[in-house]
Amino acid sequence: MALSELQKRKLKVEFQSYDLDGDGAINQDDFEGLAAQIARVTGIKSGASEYEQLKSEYQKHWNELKKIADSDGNDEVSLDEWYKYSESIINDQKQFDQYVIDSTSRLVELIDTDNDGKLTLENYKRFFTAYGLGASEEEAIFKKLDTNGDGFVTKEEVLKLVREFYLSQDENAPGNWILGQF
Ligand SMILES: [Ca+2]
Ligand SMILES: [Ca+2]
Ligand SMILES: [Ca+2]
Ligand SMILES: [Ca+2]
Repeated sequence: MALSELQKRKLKVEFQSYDLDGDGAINQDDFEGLAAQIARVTGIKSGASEYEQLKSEYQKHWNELKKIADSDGNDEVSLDEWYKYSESIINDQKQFDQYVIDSTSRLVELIDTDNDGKLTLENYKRFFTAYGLGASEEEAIFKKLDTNGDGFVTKEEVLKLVREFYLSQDENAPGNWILGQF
């Protein structure tokens, strides 16, 4: 199924979150920058073994994205290429699990620094800071994502929200907000 306008709006926000330097394309530099930003907000020191691991994970993520999404082979992923890539993984459960669910789970583990499987507003703010997302809105967004209002968003809830982000055709689905205004 082709992407709807709502899906394109959401996916554009995700594209922009990866395009860290805002030059309109995603490339290796953006991923290196994101790894450095995640390290900074989670207190991983440059030179530590966790830092090397983090860098290699983001490198691997970029290599996988490039392999599937960079269809003209210019070492960058344009917005059009991103839409095509997203459409193909949305329509392929196995790829969706591999590229979206696995990387989201890992990101939750990284920002959940006390490792209890629950994200707080503070954790969420760190993620927003690292990915250069809308700074002032986190509190309101977190409230939308914390659908049972207990002050936490668990990893399971994040994965449900991420599925909504990609798949939901409902303007009011809470998961639409996972990366902020769309
Ligand atoms: Ca870029
Ligand atoms: Ca390209
Ligand atoms: Ca936690
Ligand atoms: Ca909750």
